[in-house]
Amino acid sequence: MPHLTSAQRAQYERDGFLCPIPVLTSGEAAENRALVEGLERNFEGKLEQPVGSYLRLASYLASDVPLRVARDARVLDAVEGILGPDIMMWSCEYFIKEANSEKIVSWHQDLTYWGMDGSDHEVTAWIALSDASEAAGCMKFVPGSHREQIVPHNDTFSEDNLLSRGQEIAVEVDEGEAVAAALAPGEMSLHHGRLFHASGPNTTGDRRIGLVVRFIRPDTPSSGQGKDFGVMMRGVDRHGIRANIAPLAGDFTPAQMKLYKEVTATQAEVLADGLDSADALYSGAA
Ligand SMILES: O=C(O)CCC(=O)C(=O)O
Repeated sequence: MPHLTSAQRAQYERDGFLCPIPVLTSGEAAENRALVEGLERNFEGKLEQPVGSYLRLASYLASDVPLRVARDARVLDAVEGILGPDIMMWSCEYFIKEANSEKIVSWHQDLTYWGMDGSDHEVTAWIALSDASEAAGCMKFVPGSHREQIVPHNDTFSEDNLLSRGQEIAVEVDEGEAVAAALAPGEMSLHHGRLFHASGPNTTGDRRIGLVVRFIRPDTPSSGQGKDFGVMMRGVDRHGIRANIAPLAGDFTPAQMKLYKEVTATQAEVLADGLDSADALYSGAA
């Protein structure tokens, strides 16, 4: 699929999400899953932190495995249909729910803590590397809720929550209005950062593995005052709002770990806005 059709673009504007969009073959999804699971097997216990925490946060700085998917032309073509030709990647992380796991994601709006000052020029691509059925705890969306402003959120820091602060929308969300975004391996959803979304537990016998790539336009404002980062994926950055970084090749090399630490420590200051310490982030991360 070269770019989105005008009907797809209109649907995204109306609903705040679009899915399923086929981007990888099931074989390619299985290949990338095998690479991710190889990282888990080969590096567990050999790094400063558990492998899962590197995969959950800025995985693209720790390994080039996620970039093989995030940079795929089929992914970027669809994203270009939303953002236009200049595309920067702001983050790239795996959301993994183990088989038969109680882990959930509470109702939230992504843009609440990203320090992007209300900008609309972002989109999240969620790419399934395993079956993301309703039973496996796929995402669910409230269509049209992206037209709301950011509503108040509470930080729960719940153990079972995969989100950085266990953040949860503090107003009533009508579950009856929610639509399940089930994805087969290799399919992708796109969602807007103000869309109300959540996901339930994984009741299946297989892991639910999603690669989540956050794309922005380079003109997206940052409250990080020169302390934010991005990776240009297509087009040109004419704004210089974020430092452009070039991810390094390899898996968990010393050079990668140095860059990883620098970038995540700086970004944590923005993501931890309002908290006493950035150490509290990702307490519930898988
Ligand atoms: O993977 C999930 O269940 C939720 C992911 C999510 O909230 C997001 O991609 O913004």
